[in-house]
Amino acid sequence: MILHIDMDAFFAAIEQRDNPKLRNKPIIVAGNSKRSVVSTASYEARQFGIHSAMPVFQAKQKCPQVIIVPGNRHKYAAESKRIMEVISGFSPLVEQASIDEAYVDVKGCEKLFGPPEAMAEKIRGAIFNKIFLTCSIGIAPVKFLAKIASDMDKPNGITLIPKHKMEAFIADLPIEKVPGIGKQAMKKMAVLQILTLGDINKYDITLLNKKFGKMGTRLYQLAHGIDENRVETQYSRKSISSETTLSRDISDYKSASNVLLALSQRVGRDLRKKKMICRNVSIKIKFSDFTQITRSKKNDSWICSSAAIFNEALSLYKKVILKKKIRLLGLGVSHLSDQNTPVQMELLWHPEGKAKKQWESVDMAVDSIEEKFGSNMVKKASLNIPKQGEKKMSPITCMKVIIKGRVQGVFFRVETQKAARGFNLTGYVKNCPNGSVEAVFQGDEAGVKKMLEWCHTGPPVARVDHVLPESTKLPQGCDTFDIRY
Ligand code: DCP
Ligand code: MG
Repeated sequence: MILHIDMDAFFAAIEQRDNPKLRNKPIIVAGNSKRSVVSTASYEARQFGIHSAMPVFQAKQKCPQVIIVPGNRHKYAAESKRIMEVISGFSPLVEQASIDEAYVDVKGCEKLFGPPEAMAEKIRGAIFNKIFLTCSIGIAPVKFLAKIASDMDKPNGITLIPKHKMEAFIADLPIEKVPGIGKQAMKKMAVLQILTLGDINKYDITLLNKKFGKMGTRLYQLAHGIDENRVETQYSRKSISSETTLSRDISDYKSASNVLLALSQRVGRDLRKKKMICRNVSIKIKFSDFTQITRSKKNDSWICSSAAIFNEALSLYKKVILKKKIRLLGLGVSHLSDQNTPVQMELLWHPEGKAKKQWESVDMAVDSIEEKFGSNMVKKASLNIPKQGEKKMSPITCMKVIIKGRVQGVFFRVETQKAARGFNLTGYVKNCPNGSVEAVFQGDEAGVKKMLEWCHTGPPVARVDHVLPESTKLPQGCDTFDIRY
């Protein structure tokens, strides 16, 4: 669960705390010129209809007795720092989102502070006791809902949207409450008769993308309860990168893409080793004259497979217009997050994730082979070009996989056997009593890898949900690829 903590009437509350004469009075923090606008209004002033960004003259019209207090940004920034320190005492997973708000991922805090509601109570109490200010807190399984929830019972309120109520909450959530929906988008919503976030589900993703551009996918995801944004701590802003100075300067696409592929595998492996996923991929190109450029892109979703990292890097590379030869290529990933952060809640199954997950488990298998046998055992087929005079390496690899899904039955086993023989592998395939299929195959690394990829899809009609690979030894007596009972 995620907490979103937002201070109440932040600047105004600090002024009221520091000056007893201002307490319980309508005050605004604002400049004194004719063109000044209200930066914030105390809750007493809000009762007169005054709000942030309203011109001061209008605020005075609404409430002639309103007290105007000049702002003091240094003081507010110092208070903000103190508040963040209080919050950080509860969890290391804190992301400051603005001067007066922060997200906290409560993962791993239950033992210390109890359920998320109890933790929210404790944080609210600690801020009040130490800083003498009130805040409001939203609790939800995903970030965007936690933010909406913190605004629902202001000031000094705590609002929980539990997982089982998410779907109903989304169905009724007025679309204008969704962060990022501006005036232009609202006009389109009206034409499409989208009044609530749930109404988004009336349309498919293709139409949403056509109407709203990139925001279309985000809306589709939010309407399904998916928010890929995670609590990004300072640690997650770190990056993992690797670079190669080439043995000769290059300018052809094939060589550059091969280098990027190798770098993706290296960076991807390090990322997975740290049990992290990433959102940002960047490339660095140093030219023959030692000038350099970097290109970077924030992804729509979280990735950790080498294939996905490579695709992003290559699309960045394709946009570069080369005028000089390349002497060094680098690749980095940043915006990291813990693989296990349970943020993405899927109310409905959604298809885009499948290919990604399949690649990720291929990578995990490759990583485990490399862990066992050394780091150059498995390479992408396109990297496997023997250098001149060097004989192509073809180490023997043996894997055991458990395949889950609609996979039992002689059809699946016969097709597995055909595929394995096609890749020149030996081993066996058999049904397990729990409904899954177990296969062990041995052969050269390229064949084993192709077989692993095959297992992720299986023959037509079969439905593969999950593939669990591990490296193993082939039992004696497997000279062909058998079906076992
Ligand atoms: N702020 C500003 N100009 C704006 C909006 C906000 O200078 N147009 C400043 C003043 C606020 C602070 O940022 O005190 C935090 O913004 P919030 O939107 O969280 O507003 P408040 O904390 O003032 O009120 P609320 O209780 O609604 O959160
Ligand atoms: Mg606030």
